[in-house]
Amino acid sequence: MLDEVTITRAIVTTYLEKFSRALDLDVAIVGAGPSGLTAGYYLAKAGRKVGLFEKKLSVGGGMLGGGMLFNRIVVQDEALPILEELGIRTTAFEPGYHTADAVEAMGCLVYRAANAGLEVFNCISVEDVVFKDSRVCGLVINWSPVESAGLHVDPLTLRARFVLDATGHGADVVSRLVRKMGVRLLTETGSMMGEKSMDAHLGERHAVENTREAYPGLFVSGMAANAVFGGYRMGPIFGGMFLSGHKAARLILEGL
Ligand code: 48F
Repeated sequence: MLDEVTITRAIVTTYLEKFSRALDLDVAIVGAGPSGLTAGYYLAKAGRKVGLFEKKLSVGGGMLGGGMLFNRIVVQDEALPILEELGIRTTAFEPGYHTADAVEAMGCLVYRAANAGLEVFNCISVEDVVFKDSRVCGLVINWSPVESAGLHVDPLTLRARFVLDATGHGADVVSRLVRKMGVRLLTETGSMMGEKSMDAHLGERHAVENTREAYPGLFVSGMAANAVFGGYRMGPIFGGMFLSGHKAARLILEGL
């Protein structure tokens, strides 16, 4: 006979084991969009201890909605090897343009990343970083419903050798760091340069070029990279997000 309390104990015990493992990470990723999950996949595949924190209940970020809720995505030639590795089926549309189902693409990415060892924590918001000796070295986290209800509840903290801000257009981790610590970023101006208007070609190129360390210990990927280093937006072409996540993982592995 199934016992309700055993079910509860199974959930509480194994979740707390998973949470305890995440208190001391090689890499803490913020945001479960395409760039953060791709970085998580490659870091976990390389055997690193990596956790990903997503404020929403669902993972996927801006990819599940395709373009204007038409849930298809477009990818360019350069990103095809990554999609193939992840098992995402694509269809050629015109030379240089391929399409994929947004839900299938995200499903494959989440499956392959989790299967490689990425520990994903949903419904947890990152509200601050741990800052020591002029370096980002951890995250300050709380349950998203605590934040949205405006409850006065103190957060908890975890340590990470590197943090990746993969929070999309808002570059939320970098923004909070700048707001609270007034630091000079590793950008041309020293401050957040801001996302530019739409240019799909440049935006895709910039997303990869701008994937790098924004402050000691803190890397940026995807749209957060363009928001911090001043790149164009690109809309529902996603090759740059996969390539950016891949590059972020490579750079962080070099640093570890
Ligand atoms: O926006 P998002 O999908 O990031 P991305 O990997 O991809 C961008 C594209 O989806 C699209 C685009 C390119 O075609 O323009 O927008 O750069 O995913 C970012 C995730 O971060 C979460 C947010 O809920 C989303 O799922 N996030 C944002 N702030 C926080 C957060 C936070 N403070 N704590 C935890 N998660």
